[in-house]
Amino acid sequence: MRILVLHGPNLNLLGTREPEVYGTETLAQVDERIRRHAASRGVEVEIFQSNHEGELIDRLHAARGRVQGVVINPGGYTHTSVALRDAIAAIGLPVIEVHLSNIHAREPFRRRSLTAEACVGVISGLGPVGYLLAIDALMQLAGRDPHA
Ligand code: CA2
Repeated sequence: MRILVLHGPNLNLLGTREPEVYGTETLAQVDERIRRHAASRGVEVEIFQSNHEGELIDRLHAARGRVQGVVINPGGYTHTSVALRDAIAAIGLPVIEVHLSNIHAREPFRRRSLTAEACVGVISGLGPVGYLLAIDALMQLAGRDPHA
């Protein structure tokens, strides 16, 4: 099984500011955890970060026929991007939205996710563990036991 992990805008700055909200790990450290977890599950993983909406959309389109599921943290685009939401809806793959912080416990504008409506589920507020849980959930949705 192959899974695409997409990180949206500003997540490349992880670990440099706002540790009380986003934790102290850098994106490279989070990615290392994702790779180790995926390897332990026998899952192949592709990871991509971009600050550009169109690049994230291009990656979603290119995922068709190549991966069996997508984990996405759309960053600030979560709350604004109809285009990203349409791309998620268009690709016909299970997509799980992950947020490091609990978007429901923050400013009111973060409580609304346009992208979540096109996703099979959302994990929010569990820090980097959310990405690992999302990988396990995609396995289960594909009929595979993550603990086998
Ligand atoms: O909690 C999340 O994962 C978010 O997707 C992160 C986004 C935010 O706009 C969403 O509302 C929730 C922001 C990512 C920015 O990350 C930074 C990390 C460190 C320093 C600066 C930005």
